[in-house]
Amino acid sequence: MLTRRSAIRLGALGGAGLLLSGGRAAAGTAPAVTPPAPFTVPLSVPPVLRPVRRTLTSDVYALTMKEADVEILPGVTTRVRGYGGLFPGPTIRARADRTTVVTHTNGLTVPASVHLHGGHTPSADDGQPMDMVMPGGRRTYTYPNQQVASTLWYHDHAHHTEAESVFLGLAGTYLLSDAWEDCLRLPSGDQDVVLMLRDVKLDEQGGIAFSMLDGSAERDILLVNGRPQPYMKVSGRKYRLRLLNSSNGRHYLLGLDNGDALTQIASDGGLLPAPVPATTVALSPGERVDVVVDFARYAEGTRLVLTNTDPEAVDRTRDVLRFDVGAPEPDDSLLPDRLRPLPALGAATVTRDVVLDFDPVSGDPTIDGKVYDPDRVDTQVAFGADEIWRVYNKDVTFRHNFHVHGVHFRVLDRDGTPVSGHEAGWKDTVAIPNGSTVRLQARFDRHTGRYLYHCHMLEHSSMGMMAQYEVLS
Ligand SMILES: [Cu+2]
Repeated sequence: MLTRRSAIRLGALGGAGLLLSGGRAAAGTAPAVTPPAPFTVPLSVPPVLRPVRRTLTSDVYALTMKEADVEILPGVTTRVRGYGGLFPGPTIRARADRTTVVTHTNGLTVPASVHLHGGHTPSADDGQPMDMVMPGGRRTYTYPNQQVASTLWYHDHAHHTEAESVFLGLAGTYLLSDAWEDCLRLPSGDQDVVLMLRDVKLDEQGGIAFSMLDGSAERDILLVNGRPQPYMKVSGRKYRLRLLNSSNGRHYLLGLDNGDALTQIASDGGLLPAPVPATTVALSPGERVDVVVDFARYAEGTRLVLTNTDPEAVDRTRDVLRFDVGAPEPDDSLLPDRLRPLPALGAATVTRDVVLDFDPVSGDPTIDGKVYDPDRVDTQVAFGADEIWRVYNKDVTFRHNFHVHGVHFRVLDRDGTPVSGHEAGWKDTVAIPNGSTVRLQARFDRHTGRYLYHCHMLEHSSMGMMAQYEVLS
C-alpha cells in the first residue's frame, strides 16, 4: 500500500531513477497539450503593483488571491491560482527606508499564508504555515524593509498546501531597493528584468497537473515569468537580470550557450562585494542571483540561449530563454568594480547540527529525525547571537536545500571547501547536495519570536521537512 508519505519519496525517486535508467518513457502518458517550439513565445514581465495609498512612511497595497484563466501555452487556457489573478503575481517594489503594507484577501477555496521570502519580518507577519488566511478572509502584512536592497519574493506557505498553491501560481517578486544601490547606477528601468524560472506539468485539457509524486522528469515544461521557453528582445546595452528559481523542486545550472560568463552582482540577501563572473550559476529552489549581461558585446542579430545544464535537465528543460540582441543603444548605466562590502563575521558562540533526511521507516521528510510540529520549538536562539549551523543532508540519494526565515546567513563552506560567487554573499537558501554538509553562520539580531527553517523543495516542506527556532530576548 502506497501511503501519502511514502509516495513523496517515490516521487522524488521517480525523477532520479528515470534519469539513471536513461529514459523518460516511464514518466507517464505523453501530454496531449504540447508546448510550442522553444523561443517562439515572447517573454512577458510581471507588472509592477501600484499602491492603493502612499503615506509619509508607507506604501499600502491590496491583492486578492483568486483563480483565473490565463494563457501559458499559446491558444491553451489554463486555470491558475494567482495573486491578483496573475501568473506569476505582480512585482512589488519596496524601498529600504519605507514600510510596505499588503492586505491580502483570500478569494480561493483553500487556506493561504503569504510569506515574504528573504524578508526580515516580525514573526507575526512572516506568513507562517499555521497562520493562515481562510477562504473569504483577509490579512494585512507589514514589512519594515529594514534590510539592504535585494531580490525577494512572496509565495504561499500554508501548511500541507503550499506545494500545490505555489505550483498553481501563488508566487511573485518583491524588489527592495535602497540609496546605496541607487548610487551604483546599475542597469535600471526596462533594463532591470525579473526572470522567474520554474517548471510545470499540464494535463490533457491544459490544466496544471499537480502531484506530490512528480519530480523534475514529469514537470518538463520550463517557464520564465509564466511563458514557455520564451525569447527576450534586448538592446545592445547592459541588463540586470534577476534570476529567481521559483520551482517547487527543480534545480538549475544556468549559463550562456556561447560559454561567455554571467556576471553575478547579488545573491539572495543583497549585493556582492564585487561582480563575480561565472560560466555556470547553480540555483536551487527559492534561491536568487542577480546577473549583469552587457549585450553591447554582441553584434545586432546575435542570439544567445540561457541554458540549464543541471544533471536533471533533459531535452525540453535544457533551454530556458533566448536573448535576441538588437541594435546598440546609449547606456549610462554602470557596472562598478565594487558593489557593497560584506561585514566581517562575528565570533560564533554557538554551533549546532541540523540533519535533513527521509525517515528510513516511515518515509517522512524530517529535520533532526522529526516532522514539523507547529507547537514544538526545535531550537532556541539568544537575540543577537552569532551561530554556526552545520546542515547535513544525510540522504544518500536526494538533494535538499535549506532556507532560514527571518535572517540572512553566510555560507562558510560545503564539505570543508569555501563557496564562491553568489553563494559567498548574503544567503537565505542554500543547496545541500546528498551526503554533504554546509556550514552557515548567522546573527539573529533582527526580531524575537518564532521562525521556520526548512527544506525549500516544496513537496518536502509541505510534508514536514520543517522546524522552528525561537529568538529569545
Ligand atoms: Cu528537501
